[in-house]
Amino acid sequence: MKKLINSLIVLALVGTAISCSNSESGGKSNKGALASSAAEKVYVAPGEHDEFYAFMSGGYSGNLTVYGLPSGRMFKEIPVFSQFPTSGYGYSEETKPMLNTSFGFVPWDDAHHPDISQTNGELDGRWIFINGNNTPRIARISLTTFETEEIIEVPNSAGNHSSSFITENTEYVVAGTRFSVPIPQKDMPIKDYKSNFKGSLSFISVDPEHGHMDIKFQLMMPGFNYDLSHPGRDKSHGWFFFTTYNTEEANSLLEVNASQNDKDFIAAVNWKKIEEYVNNGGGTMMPANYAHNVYDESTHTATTTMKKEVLTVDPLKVPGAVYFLPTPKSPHGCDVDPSGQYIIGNGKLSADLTVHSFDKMIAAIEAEKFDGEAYGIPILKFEDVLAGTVKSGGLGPLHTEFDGKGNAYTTFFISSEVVKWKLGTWEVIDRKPTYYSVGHLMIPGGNSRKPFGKYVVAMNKITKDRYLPVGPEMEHSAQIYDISGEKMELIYDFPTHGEPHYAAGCPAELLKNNAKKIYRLDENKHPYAITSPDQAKVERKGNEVHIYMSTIRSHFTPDNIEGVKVGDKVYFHITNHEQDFDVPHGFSMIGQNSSELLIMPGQTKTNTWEPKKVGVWPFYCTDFCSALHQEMQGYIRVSPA
Ligand code: CUK
Ligand code: CUA
Repeated sequence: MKKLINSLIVLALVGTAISCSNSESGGKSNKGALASSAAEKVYVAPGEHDEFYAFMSGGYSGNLTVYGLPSGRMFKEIPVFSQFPTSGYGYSEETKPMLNTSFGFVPWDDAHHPDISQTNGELDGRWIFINGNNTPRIARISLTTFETEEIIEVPNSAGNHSSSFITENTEYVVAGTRFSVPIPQKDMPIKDYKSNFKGSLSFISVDPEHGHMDIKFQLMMPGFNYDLSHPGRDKSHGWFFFTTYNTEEANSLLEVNASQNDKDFIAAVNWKKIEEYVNNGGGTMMPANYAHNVYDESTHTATTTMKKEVLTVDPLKVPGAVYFLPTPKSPHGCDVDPSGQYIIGNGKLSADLTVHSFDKMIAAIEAEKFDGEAYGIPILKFEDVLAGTVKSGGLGPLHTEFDGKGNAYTTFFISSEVVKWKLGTWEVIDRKPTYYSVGHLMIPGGNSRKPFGKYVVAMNKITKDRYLPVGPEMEHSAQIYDISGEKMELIYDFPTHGEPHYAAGCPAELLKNNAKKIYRLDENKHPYAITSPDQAKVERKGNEVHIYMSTIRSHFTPDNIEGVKVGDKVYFHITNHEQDFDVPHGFSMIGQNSSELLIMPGQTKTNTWEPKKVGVWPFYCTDFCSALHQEMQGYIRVSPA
């Protein structure tokens, strides 16, 4: 086995070398290969709108970026797990609580997988969820305001990588632990990992009205690594599938000792059964510390609640809740087709794709045909659940999406390509190279019962020569293929931001009429909001100075502030009194140890300043708001303490 892996690694290196050398010449030759109609297919004339939204995870940027398809134009970067000076997110007093965790203020995370809320298995365009991998969290973003509204931390977890996929009525968003750890955490030798570390799979309920998240239960699993996940849909609704690796439970993955097992597992979890069990009082409450941060749109303010316990479930106490499906060669991607029948596990050290059958799985469970167990969890026989194998001819398969027309598209990292194949017959229909080494791919709605199979976007890990050189570090590249015909056609390339892992897309029609245009001033319940400039005032409370400030083209009220002393803490509570759509004002104070604020009409935002030096100090508007924008300024006089 070790030999095979070594040779795969060699192949991987060669594969990269091949794609790179292709690139030297291929960069040119692929230009000629593009049909001239490609330009027309991606051209969105000035003033026209794109047909689809694409939400791309920002990976280590912690953010979510919004693009148009097919133009590849970026419309917005939504800050989620990061401080973002552009809007003051994570700096303003109102949004700082969003980044609270049980580890303190953690203003960064590694965001991998966005997923749009669904009703009856179809995209409903209400919210988009995304995971934080590093300090396990899940965020919910409103698709009305395009702002982060909620972040929940996931305890008893480390590396929330299975996340944030959702069930077909958005009953649950899941989280899963990539790294198994001692649960509860304790001081113990690392070498005693095996049998002592545990994994957890969290089912986080989503309130159908407001979208608020709450950890319903955590399933305590054997100490494997849990990788990607996918909900069952349609016929398999009620189940959730998770790929695993390192089922050997090695504490060090050096020496590829973790891949001794020829097959790892896909864990099939019957969450409906567990839900019933916990609704009837099952499960054990366990102490756990985690933060739940909610942003209230009417007060424009976030608050943190520290939670103290979580309901855990031992899978052995719920017969029929969990089964293992053997899946070859360290599966990574886990994808379920729109009918819910096929569960695809892509062994990243393999050339073939393994497709399991949901019907066969149920039949084998009913016949109680098992092939042993792992920690008491029954293992099904590989042959009993296998629907088919795709002889792909590629290397390093990662992720699969569906076009809703009976076809699947799988990415191959090592051979750097997208392969189109047919569900049911498993035959390969087409393959196209990616530039270079693709990770995930995305078809709008490709994660739902109803995909919109017109374009696929490939998100590539290596950029090389695709764009003008900008030094050693380049943005990742994405590629759009037209998949409306039998053969895929590469039509466009564009750079992305951070490291997009997965993306979620939907028709523009679903969102564009619901996107909020303006926050209404008469609905602003911020405790420091003022309704008009004549209510502006300065209030002292001990050494705190609260300035209730107004902005309207093109002045601040008040704009000359005296009576502030060194050692005070000054709060600028700024309300934007514009009534026109899209007229933000900014605010920034010299020597400020936070960021500027960008305040939208109808909103109130606060930042703080602790003057260190005596003098008369200016502030100004940071957003070009009118012909007199440069006149939008003021002074604060700071006297000795
Ligand atoms: S992972 Cu990045 S390529 Cu987080 Cu979905 Cu597979
Ligand atoms: Cu307000 Cu510039």
